[in-house]
Formats: sequence, C-alpha cells, structure tokens
Amino acid sequence: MDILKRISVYIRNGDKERVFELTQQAIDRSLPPGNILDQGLIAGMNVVGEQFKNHQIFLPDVLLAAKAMHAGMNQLKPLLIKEGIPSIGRIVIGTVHGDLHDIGKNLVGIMLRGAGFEVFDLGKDVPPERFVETAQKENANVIGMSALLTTTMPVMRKVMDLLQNNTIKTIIGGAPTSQDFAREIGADAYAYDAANAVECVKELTRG
Ligand code: B12
Repeated sequence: MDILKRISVYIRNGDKERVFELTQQAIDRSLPPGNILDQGLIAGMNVVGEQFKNHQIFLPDVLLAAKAMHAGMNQLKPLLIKEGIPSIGRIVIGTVHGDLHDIGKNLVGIMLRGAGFEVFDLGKDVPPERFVETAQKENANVIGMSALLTTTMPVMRKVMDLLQNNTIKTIIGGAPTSQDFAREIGADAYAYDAANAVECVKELTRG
C-alpha cells in the first residue's frame, strides 16, 4: 500500500505513533507536504467523518483520530510555513464559542502563515468579544471564524453585530457554513478549505 494511503488508514485507526512515523518517512522521501496533508491526513479524517455520521465508529474513536491528525500536522507545520517572509497582512482566527473543533482552523492558520500573513490564533471556544477586542488591539485587517457545529454558527452573527461600523474584514469557514450564510450575516467572505482561505484573505487584504 502506498505511504499516503497508509497514513490515512492509521488516522482512521487513531494510531498517532504510526502516523508520526509514516509522516516522517513521507517527508524523508521528499513527497510534497501538500500531498501528505491532502492524500494522507485529510483523506483519513474524511473517512472518520463519514464513519462517525453512519454510526460505524463513536466519539472516543474520533478523538483518537484527531490526536493522530495533530501528530502529523505538527510535523508538516514547519514545511508549510516559510520562515522569515515579510508580513502581508494580520489576521485573528479562532473557533467560535461553544465549539471545540480546531483541526480545520489550525490548518487554515498554518496555510495563512505559510502565505506570509501574521496570524493571531485565539484557539477554540472563543467568545465574540475576544475576536473583536484582539483584532482592535493587534491592528488586524481580518477576522477569521470557524464553526463545525450548526448550533454554534449563530456566534458568528454576534461577532458581525459587534463589528458594525468597523473596517475590519471578516471571513468564515467550517463544514456547516456556506457562501449564503456568509452573505446572510454580512461576512465579507467564505472559504471551503485552507487553500481557498488563503486566496480569499489575499483578496480581502488587497487594496
Ligand atoms: C474530529 C471531530 C471531532 C473531534 C474534534 C477534535 C478537534 N480537536 O478538532 C471531537 C471528538 C472533539 C468532536 C466532538 C464533537 N463533535 Co465532531 N466531528 C469531528 C469530525 C469527524 C472531523 C472534523 C475535522 O477535523 N475535519 C477535518 C478538517 C481538516 O476539516 P474542517 O474542519 O471542515 O476544516 C476545513 C474547512 O471547513 C475550512 N475551515 C475550517 N475552519 C475554517 C475557518 C476559516 C476562517 C476558514 C476560512 C475556513 C475554515 O478549512 C479547513 C481546512 O481545509 C466531524 C465530521 C466532519 N465531516 O466534519 C465531526 C462533526 C463536526 N462533529 C459533530 C458533532 C455532533 C460533535 C459533538 C457534538 C459530538 C457529541 N455528541 O459530543 C462534539 C461537540 C464538541 C464541541 N462542543 O465542539 C457533527 C456536527 C453536526 C452538526 N452539523 O452540527 C459532525 C459533522 C459529525 C457528524 N456528521 O455528525 N468532533
């Protein structure tokens, strides 16, 4: 079996040691970090999502898969971030209050850093006020919000309400969100994945 396929299988099995080893092997073989991420780590997590939805696996399994995912992502991080490039914009990101899903948000942060943005990551379960206060304090151009639960999407609207009459741009993402939802709450952009997030944030900070 090819190494990326094996990484995805070990993500599904929640085997963080194996994911760590194989990610290192893939890096040593000079496979492109973007391929290791997409075809190994994310491919595995997509299957986990499907199996969880279909009740084939349960929450503790998902938690183990998430830990394995973190192990692989931590190794790829330095390769996805080019050090020492000048900042092309400042963005505050976080997962909204009530929501503990941070894998996708972390990935977006890594890719934005790699593209040359200065990223202020507030973590998960972030209250609306903190997004706004931090953006003002750090003089950020953009706020990025993540939500993976339909029940936490309304928190994004609260941030938008707090931002009225403000020039700070906003971008949202996470599986239940959409372009339509972004429009509905008045967010400036929506991105479906980390690469798309980089394109959109570049667009938002251009001129
Ligand atoms: C891993 C996971 C967990 C882990 C999270 C670990 C962690 N540290 O993140 C744990 C086990 C903790 C967990 C818990 C729960 N989970 Co969960 N979880 C998932 C799972 C399987 C994968 C999510 C993931 O990491 N995907 C991989 C990443 C790379 O993809 P992503 O998050 O979508 O991010 C990409 C894009 O969305 C986008 N993006 C993301 N954020 C942002 C932000 C910005 C600014 C931008 C521009 C783009 C962007 O770019 C990312 C990179 O490409 C999903 C299933 C799924 N299909 O999404 C369920 C899922 C999200 N969970 C679900 C549920 C129900 C729960 C629980 C309520 C379960 C329970 N009964 O307790 C709890 C809630 C806890 C809480 N309060 O948050 C449901 C949500 C249903 C809904 N629509 O509301 C899902 C969809 C599973 C399902 N089908 O039922 N979960």
